[in-house]
Amino acid sequence: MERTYIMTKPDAYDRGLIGQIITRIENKGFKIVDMKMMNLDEDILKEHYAHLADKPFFPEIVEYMMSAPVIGMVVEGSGVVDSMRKIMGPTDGLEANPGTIRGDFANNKSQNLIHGSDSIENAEIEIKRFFG
Ligand code: IDP
Ligand code: MG
Repeated sequence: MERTYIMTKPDAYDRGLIGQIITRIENKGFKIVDMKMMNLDEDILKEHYAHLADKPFFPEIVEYMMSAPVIGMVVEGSGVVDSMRKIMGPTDGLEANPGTIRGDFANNKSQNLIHGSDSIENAEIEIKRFFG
């Protein structure tokens, strides 16, 4: 069965939106098969966001992602990788359509509440990264 790695970000924790995010995953009919709250360190974030390492905002992302706990989840279902990206909406909350998580709750490009793997291959890498 296809799996993806989903992670609520520190702003979801700070704003008390974790329950609403989980509800949307469950309402869609996807199964949360593993879940844990974590405080991330710089090493794992440098690995996870390696594709952004040369961006000027990279230090901000790392700082933001360490500012409060995250909740990592393994979510299972047919077509779950692409479907979760649609449920999340695009990176920038101002561009995300209403009805998506980012479209409903985020209003900028950095603090956007949720991470979701962008391919089946990356999903397996990220599940290994955060769940071992
Ligand atoms: P994604 O989360 O939609 O897959 P990525 O391009 O993989 O987007 O970027 C990872 C994270 O880095 C974003 O979710 C966001 O928190 C942050 N980020 C990406 N682009 C920007 C930007 O232009 N300014 C500030 N933060 C950004
Ligand atoms: Mg990404």
